[in-house]
Amino acid sequence: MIDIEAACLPVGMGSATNLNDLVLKLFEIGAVKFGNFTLKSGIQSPVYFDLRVIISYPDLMIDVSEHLYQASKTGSTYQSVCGVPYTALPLATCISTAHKFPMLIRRKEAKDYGTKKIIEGHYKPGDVCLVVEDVVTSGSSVLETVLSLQQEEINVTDAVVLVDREQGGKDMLKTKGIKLHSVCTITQILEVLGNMGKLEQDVINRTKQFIHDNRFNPNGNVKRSPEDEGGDRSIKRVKRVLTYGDRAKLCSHSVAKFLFTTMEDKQTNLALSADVTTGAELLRLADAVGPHICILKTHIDIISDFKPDLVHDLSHLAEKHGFLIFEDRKFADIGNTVKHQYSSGVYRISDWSHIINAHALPGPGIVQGLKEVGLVKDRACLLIAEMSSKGNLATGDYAKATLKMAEEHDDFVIGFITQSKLSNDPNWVHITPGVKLTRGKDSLGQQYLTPREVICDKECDIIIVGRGITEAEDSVVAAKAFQEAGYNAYLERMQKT
Ligand code: S5P
Repeated sequence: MIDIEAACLPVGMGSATNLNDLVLKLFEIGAVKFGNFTLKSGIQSPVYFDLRVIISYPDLMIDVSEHLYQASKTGSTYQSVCGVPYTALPLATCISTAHKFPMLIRRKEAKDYGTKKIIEGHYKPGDVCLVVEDVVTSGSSVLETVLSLQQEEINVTDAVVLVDREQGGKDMLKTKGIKLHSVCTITQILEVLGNMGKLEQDVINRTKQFIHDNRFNPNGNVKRSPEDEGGDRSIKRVKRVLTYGDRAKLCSHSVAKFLFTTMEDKQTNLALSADVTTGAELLRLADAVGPHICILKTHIDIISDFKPDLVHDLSHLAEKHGFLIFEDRKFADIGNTVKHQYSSGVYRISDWSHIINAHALPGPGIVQGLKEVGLVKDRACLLIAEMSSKGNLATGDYAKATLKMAEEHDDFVIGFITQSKLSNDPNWVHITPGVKLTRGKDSLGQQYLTPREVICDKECDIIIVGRGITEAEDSVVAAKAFQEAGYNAYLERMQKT
């Protein structure tokens, strides 16, 4: 039995009501609802929180933010506050203005070009920031904001939430070194509303059962640096670099998620460009090199003996070895034409290729056209922002415009074919062709960088290697060498930053 009086929070600068009044008000305005709801995940839930409605009740906004502030006082001290977008943004603003804490804003979808930050506001490395959220379930949205702050060397030790749904978020955040403080838990809400006669006992029981049956397991995949292990947080800086595994968690597109997960699990950032001209050779290479790659890139139209069986067999090998197929078709026409090129003809690319790529040159219609075919099949697209060939015209403003186009279609576009990192947003995959173990060029304008230059210096994610492997005496030995060089460069980058 919870002592509700004890749970009433001390009144600070503002005027926090007691918890009973707060819960009742949230219930009355429909910020917490009971019934049958289908969550984004497809799960049926007997309880639903819609805390966005709070913004329509200014007095309640002040009250909720005062409760949040009071709850945060049980944690470590902090210099600034940052709300998880969007619902918690105005709540963080209220805390900021009432208690004179500078506020930071984490950009959600406006991804900047080049080195621009994803955190707005003034801060210095080593500052401690309190993360504010409206409701925590698994903890992943709080973690997303924490990771963005940590990327900018801002420390986060505590987060505060209005409602903890008690489904594992608190434990998960604990594994990342974040202490979660809550104004109230779902158990408290049920108790308050039950005592006030607002809920039937069977609704309370059903909700409790649902919470019990739907707990997330804490998953400590974020690597901890020694600085994280306690100590004086105010002087120690935590610059946490996101691993491929961390980024898998952040991505919402299933193909990008799979890709980053594969890269982490198989320890490879190597894409094989299997530019061979017979079906048998393509399958031989795919089977031999499959264990060492995350992507197999095809130019299906250079296969002289193409038969539909080939892509069927290739798909089997992709499953067997756990890699994605990327048909390097480089679409470059108007939306209506690329739609047909993608879905029909001899190759029926959309049937078997997980990833395709397109030039941004024709304008956004090309992405819209491809998307009409690819989205329902859960396919992904890369936009060609920069090319490896000498004298190509895809530079500067062109790359910038490509990034903007990608941002407008981030449900389908997962990243770029590029020679350099275009954005700090960890959701984008940067894939770089023109890679050999030593710098150089070919006789037709191709220019090569080394895996270390691409991954460590230019901070791209994946190397595409063609002739470095296909023309090697032993393609498996060569693939292993590129895998090792690429992954070591990634590990080096993790150390460096
Ligand atoms: O800018 C680019 C884009 C691509 S996708 N430069 C490239 O070389 N590519 C492709 O990468 C190219 O079509 C080829 O399939 C591969 C590079 O092959 P390599 O033999 O030069 O490594």
